[in-house]
Amino acid sequence: MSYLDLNYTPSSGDLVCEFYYEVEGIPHLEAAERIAAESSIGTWTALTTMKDEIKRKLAPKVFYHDLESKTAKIAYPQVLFEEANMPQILSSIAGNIFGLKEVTHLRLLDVIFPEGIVRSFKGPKFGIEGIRDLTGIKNRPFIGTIIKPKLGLNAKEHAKVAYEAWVGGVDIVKDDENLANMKFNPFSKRIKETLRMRDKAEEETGEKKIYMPNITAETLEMLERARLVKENGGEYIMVDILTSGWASLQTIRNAGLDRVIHAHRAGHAALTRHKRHGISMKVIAKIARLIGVDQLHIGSFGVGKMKGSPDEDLQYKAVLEEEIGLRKVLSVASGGLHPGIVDDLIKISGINVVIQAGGGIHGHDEGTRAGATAMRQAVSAVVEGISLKEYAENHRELKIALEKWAPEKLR
Ligand code: CAP
Ligand code: MG
Repeated sequence: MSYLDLNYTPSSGDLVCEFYYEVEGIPHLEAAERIAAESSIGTWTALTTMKDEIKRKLAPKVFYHDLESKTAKIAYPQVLFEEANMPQILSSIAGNIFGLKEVTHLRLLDVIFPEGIVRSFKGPKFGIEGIRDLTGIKNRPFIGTIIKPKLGLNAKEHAKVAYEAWVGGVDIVKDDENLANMKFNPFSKRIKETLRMRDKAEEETGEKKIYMPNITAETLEMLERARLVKENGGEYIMVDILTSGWASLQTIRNAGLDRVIHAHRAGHAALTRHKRHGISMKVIAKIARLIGVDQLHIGSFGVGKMKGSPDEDLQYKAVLEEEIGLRKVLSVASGGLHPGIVDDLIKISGINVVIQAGGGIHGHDEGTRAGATAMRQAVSAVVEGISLKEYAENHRELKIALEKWAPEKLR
C-alpha cells in the first residue's frame, strides 16, 4: 500500500508535518512512506484486517520529498486525531516513528495544525494583552528575576529576596524550575510568605508586582498547589511543561483556575538540541500555545548562557504571536542575562518580552535590590533611547553592573 502522492495539495483540514530524517538500508523515499504508515494506520506488513474504506478515508499522503535536504512533508486527514487530546496527537506524529530501525535520525521540524484541531484546544486565557492589562505595563519589556540560589533558601529568606527584587524595580519574581515543596522550603509556607511580601512591595512602590510560584509536581498535587496560590491571592502559576507532560498541562489549563500560566521549558533540549533528531522548539512552542500557556521560555536570542541564536529564537517568538485565532503568548528570555546585554536583547526581541535574570540580579556587587535597580535602569535607558554608557553616568547601580559584566559597554 502506497502513501506517496507527490501531486497532492494539502487541504485546510489536513494536519501537515515536516520531517528531517536519515535512513539506513532502504531508499530515503521509502522511509517517508514507513513514517507515514507507522504514524497513522499502517504497520510493517500488509494486514488482512485492512479495508479499502479505511485506506481511502484515513491514509496520509507523502506529498513532498527532497533528497538533498533530507526532508519530507506528510499530510494527515484530521479525522486521525482526537480533538483536544495532545497526547494522542503526539503518539501519532511523534510516537513510534522515532524508533523505526531503518530511520537512523528523525526530527519533527514543523507541524501545521488544521483549524478544527486548533479550535478544540483552549489556547492562552490571558496572553500578551491580558498580561499587559493585569500589570498595567504597556510600553516596555517586563523585568523578571528567578530567586537564586536555585535551592537552599528557606521560605522566609525566599520571600525576603523576592521583596528586595520587587522594591529594587523588577515586575516579576519567579521560583526556579527545580524548586517545589522542599523540606527546607515548604510550598505552602513559601507562597504565603512571598505573596505577603508582594503586597508590601506593591504598597511601597505603587506598582503591580507579580509572583510566579512553581507548582510542578504530580498532576493532582499541582491542582492543589494552584488552588492554594489562588486562595492566597496569587495571579500566576508556573509549570515545568516538559517534565510535567502535556496531559498534565492540559489538566491545569482546563481546570478553570483563571491564573496566568508561566511555562518553563526545562528539559526541552533533550528533544530540541540535536539538529538531526528530536522535535524542534518551534513545534513545542506551537503545542504549548494550543494547550494554553500565557508565557513561554524561548531562549535568550543568542545573548545569554543557553544555546540559541537570534534567528532561531525569533522564529519561536513568531509562532507565539502569529494570527491563528488564539491569544498571543508572551516570550520569556532567560539564562545568563544581565543589565549589560539589555540593549542588544531588546534590539532583537522588541518590547513584547520578559527579560528574566537570576545571576544577573542577585550577583550584583551590592546585592539583590541594587541588581534589580540596575536592570530597571538598563531597560529604561533602552526604552528612552539612551545608551547604557550615558545612562550609567547618573545611575550608580547600572554603572556597577556594567563594570562587572560588560566593561566594554563603558568604553
Ligand atoms: C536562568 C534560569 C533559567 C534558564 C532556562 C536558570 O538563570 O533560571 O531556568 O535560563 O533556560 O536556572 O538557568 P540565570 P531557557 O539568569 O541565573 O542564568 O529559558 O533557555 O529555557
Ligand atoms: Mg532556572
